[in-house]
Amino acid sequence: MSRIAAHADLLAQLESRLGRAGLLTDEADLAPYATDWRRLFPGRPLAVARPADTAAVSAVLAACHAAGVGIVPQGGHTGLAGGATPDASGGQVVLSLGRMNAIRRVDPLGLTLEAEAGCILKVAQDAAEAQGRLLPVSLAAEGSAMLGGIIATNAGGINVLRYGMTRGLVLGLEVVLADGTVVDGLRALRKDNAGYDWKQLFIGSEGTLGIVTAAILRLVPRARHTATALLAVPDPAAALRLLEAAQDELGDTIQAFELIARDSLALVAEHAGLASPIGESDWTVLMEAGSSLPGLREAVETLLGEALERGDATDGVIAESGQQAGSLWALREHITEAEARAGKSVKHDVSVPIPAIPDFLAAAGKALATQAPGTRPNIFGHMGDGNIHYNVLIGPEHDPEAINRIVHDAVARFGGSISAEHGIGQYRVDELVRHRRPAEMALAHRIKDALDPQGLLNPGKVLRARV
Ligand code: 2HG
Ligand code: ZN
Repeated sequence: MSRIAAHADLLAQLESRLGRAGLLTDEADLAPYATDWRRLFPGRPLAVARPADTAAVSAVLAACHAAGVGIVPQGGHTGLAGGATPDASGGQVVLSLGRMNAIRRVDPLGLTLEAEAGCILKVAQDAAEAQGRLLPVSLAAEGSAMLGGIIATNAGGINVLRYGMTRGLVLGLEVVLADGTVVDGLRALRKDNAGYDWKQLFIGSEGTLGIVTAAILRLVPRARHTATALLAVPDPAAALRLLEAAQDELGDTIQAFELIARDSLALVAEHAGLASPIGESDWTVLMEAGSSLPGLREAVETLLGEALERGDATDGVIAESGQQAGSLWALREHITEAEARAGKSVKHDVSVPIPAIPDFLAAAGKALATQAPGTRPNIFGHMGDGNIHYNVLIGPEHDPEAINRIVHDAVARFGGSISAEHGIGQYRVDELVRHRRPAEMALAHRIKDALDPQGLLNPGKVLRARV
């Protein structure tokens, strides 16, 4: 059968299984699924399948498997690495999980939430909050990002310091394998050592090993008191001393510790019209602690007072209300959008050991200034996790791949990683090969071959596509 006839045959099968509402094939309907929100990774889907339940996902995968057609899973369209868009061949089916958005159960005593992959993160957070509990994954894109994508990318965000990455919050998982087999591991257990913990293979594998259809997530008690502070600090080393003091004084009540460079706040002021309430400085820290015990605010005040005395902070403010805390967070959360408005930028989502952050920042800054003059770094990130978004604004004269290599080579000198939380997608596929050891890459290919021997699941993401 010709490729065209085979595709027509597959589409007819999919339409009869999914119905008209479950399969999009018109050019205009496909457009929103064809590229990422920054329009950096455009592609062309053969069709978009929109299954309403796990059985339908299984049927789509089985049909594509039989036809040898690639599948590209897509959630809330908030990724930054091109992990959810098809290639330009017009031969891949996008699998949109958006219709599978039910929250099946919130258990406030067992501290769990069960939901389908297309459930928006904010909706799941709100459902947990309605029962007095917290779903601790939190990130700027939470109003659009879907749980399936959060799990498939092992998303990080602002609360990793206290609660860890998504990986540590997934108790149970349901996935569909490349051939359509449904594997139901939806167990609400804190402790489960019965055999391989196979769900970990799928978490963070970016849809290249199987499709996440539902999950049981771990919730935590909600802190009754929250203290959010914005501090001006002279340099990254002072910010690190502040982090150490916060860990000594506040223990594990500290849940977020973000570092923001002067230029990032300038972008937010220019493009989002938001101004910082404290005095200007080269670096700013946004930190948050939470506890149900009394005395948190006083402890944060003491910490701040001592930091000011030592000279590790030059100015600071503690939010007086939830609303004020929201405006402090707005400064941080608007950086990505402001950067997009400022022009072309090259993203880096790197991590280094926490004590190495100041030296890494100095080394990367020096390397860029000498090897790519005229570039403007936009540096911010999750300092408490060693994760810095060392983004670089560039002009037409700059080569994005060269900028990538300059920053990543600095990361490698400090034993870091080229992706801390955004994933590899299609954006970092070649850089992954450059930075991971050959034996690690060979192991990754053995896992891929075992679970997806035809290479049909999210082809060309994480690992190079087979030719
Ligand atoms: C954040 O920390 C996100 O706000 C996005 O991970 C980072 O825009 C970026 O590069
Ligand atoms: Zn981030």
